[in-house]
Amino acid sequence: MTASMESMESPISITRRETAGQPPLTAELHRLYDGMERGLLVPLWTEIGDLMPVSPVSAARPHRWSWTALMAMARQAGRLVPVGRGGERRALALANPGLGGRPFATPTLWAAVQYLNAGEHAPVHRHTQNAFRFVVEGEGVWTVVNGDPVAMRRGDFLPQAGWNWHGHLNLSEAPMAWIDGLDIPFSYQIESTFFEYGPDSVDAQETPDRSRSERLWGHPGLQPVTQVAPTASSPLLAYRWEVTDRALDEQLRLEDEGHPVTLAPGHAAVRYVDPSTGGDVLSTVRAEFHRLRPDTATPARRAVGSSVYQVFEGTASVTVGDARWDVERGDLFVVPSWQALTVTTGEGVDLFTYSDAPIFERLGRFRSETAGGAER
Ligand code: GTQ
Ligand code: FE2
Repeated sequence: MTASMESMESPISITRRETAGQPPLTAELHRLYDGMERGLLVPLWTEIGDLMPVSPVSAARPHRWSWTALMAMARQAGRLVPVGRGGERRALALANPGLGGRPFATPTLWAAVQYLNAGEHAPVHRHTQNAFRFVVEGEGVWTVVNGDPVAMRRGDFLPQAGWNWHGHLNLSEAPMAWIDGLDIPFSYQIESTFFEYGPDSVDAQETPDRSRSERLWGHPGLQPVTQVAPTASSPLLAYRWEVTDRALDEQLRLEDEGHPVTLAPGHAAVRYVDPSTGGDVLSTVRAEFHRLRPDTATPARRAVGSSVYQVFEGTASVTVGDARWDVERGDLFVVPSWQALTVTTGEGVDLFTYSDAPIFERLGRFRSETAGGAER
């Protein structure tokens, strides 16, 4: 083992530069570094700037994906690629250009467009990764979670915590697409994933308007007394658009009536929470919906951890770090760790967003900063 290791090409390449804090590169020092590379050792002094920067430096880059372009490819995939066992899902993952070609939107978060033709089944499986669906357009698919069929329609947010059985079934006459958010990259990095196959087809004998989970949990401020123990992730499987829309609308109307209830002037926001705890819907994912009035600009805000945004309605001009885009309905963009985000509206915008904030909060590592203002 030792002998073969010594003759092997070392995977280590020590950065050899005579910059600040570095000794002169003498022949002797080169020999020491060569020895370290063969012995699988790396000196801290050549790496400290990269390992311990003064504030987070993300490998991920700000990036925007156009919904029109995504949907054109999803439709083509719908024609060319069957959905079934093995591949499991017809999902096109957003791959951040800074993350080495991996299907990772950010270092922790997955974002994908999933597409299901009329009559198709996405087979039942379960995995330890947390997931959710968000619907920007269409209806007709039921996602069946542990045997509970949940209808999916525009504006609905559908969390689905890890290790629950799930499959999707399109019972309409037309294809339907939606976005999936999961903690796949995080789970991959921490090498903690388990996966199991269930039945090849999805059983949806009933296709109710409201799932059993909504009938049990979907009553504001009311918890079933048989289930008052806090759950690990939200037991409510659908957060319906009508409710989200009303909550945002009421915040802005209260503001109009002189009550300072919004996040900032002209900026209403709600967080999807677990009705059993009031905490985040998923242990690794925070999800929110923001509504900005016309001609509103948010102050620059940066936070530890990354997030993904999808425009639900309207248009906006967005800056993330050094990037700037005009975004419209369905467009997705990512905000890397500690890069500042601003959103400026003309006609106003509705934004769905999710982040990995619960991970950092739980570990005591969360920080955020808002230009000229209080921490949020
Ligand atoms: O719908 O079950 O985009 O398991 C990635 C992994 C969707 C799903 C994805 C999944 C699913
Ligand atoms: Fe899944």
